[in-house]
Amino acid sequence: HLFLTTRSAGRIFHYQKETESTNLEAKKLAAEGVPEGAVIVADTQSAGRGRLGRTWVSPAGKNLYFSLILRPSVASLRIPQITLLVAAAIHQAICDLYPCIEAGVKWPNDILAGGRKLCGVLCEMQSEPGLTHFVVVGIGINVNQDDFPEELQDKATSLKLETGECFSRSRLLATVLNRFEDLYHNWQREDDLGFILPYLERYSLLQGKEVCIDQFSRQITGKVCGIARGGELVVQTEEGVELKISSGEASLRKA
Ligand code: BT5
Repeated sequence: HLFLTTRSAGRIFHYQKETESTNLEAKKLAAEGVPEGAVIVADTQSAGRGRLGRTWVSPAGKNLYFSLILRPSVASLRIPQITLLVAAAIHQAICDLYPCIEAGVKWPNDILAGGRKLCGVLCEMQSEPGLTHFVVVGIGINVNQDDFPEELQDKATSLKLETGECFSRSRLLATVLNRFEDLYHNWQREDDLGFILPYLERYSLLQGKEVCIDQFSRQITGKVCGIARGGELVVQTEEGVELKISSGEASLRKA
């Protein structure tokens, strides 16, 4: 808490040595009425989750796994924008603390360094009528992990692998929360992500690249021209049509 300068984010703090998933825990607490800004941290997760039922590898003692409860007063259409807002905050925090790392944002929810994943964001919301509305933002950052299971060896990296040094997890957590609260306040005052777009486009790893996007049953290929104010990826297809893609998995196309 030494480094925290926020009014709300992280001021309520639940720490667990082990949990299934901090997102699951946060959703329970949010449904019980725990206020905006509460943070749930675990040293390890027995069932850490990615998107679409994927697993987040979460060994003990090394990395950051946490979830933040939000109750944004914006239209629910804008909620998916939070993922990019969080990605920008994490990117800023990494640049503040470790300027030697060249990190980039891979739309919509990853931070990469040297082509490998350093961090993932999983945003979940409850918006059913009659129930209290909330958003849970789950963040996993690889901090001091220096070896990964075989299937992740050429896909994942950590701050330690990138710099050769060990880092304070609590300082990184506080810096992410400080940066996020700032962006979140701005975002609630604005209509969209316009105020942070220049930043996102500058550090977007997909900018100007030929990509292939898997969207459930369809595949879209084209060149990325930018990120829209609503957070969608803007792609120009070979036929010259501009598409705004709001979800999916983007991969670079080999030349
Ligand atoms: C994500 O999913 O990137 C979102 C990850 C969110 C994790 C946090 S930890 C705290 C909170 N509580 C949770 O239960 N979850 C959140 P996705 O884009 O689907 O990426 C998942 C894929 O990343 C996996 O299929 C693996 O290929 C890869 N992966 C798994 N663990 C990883 C790790 N530790 N580092 C890098 N890549 C990993």
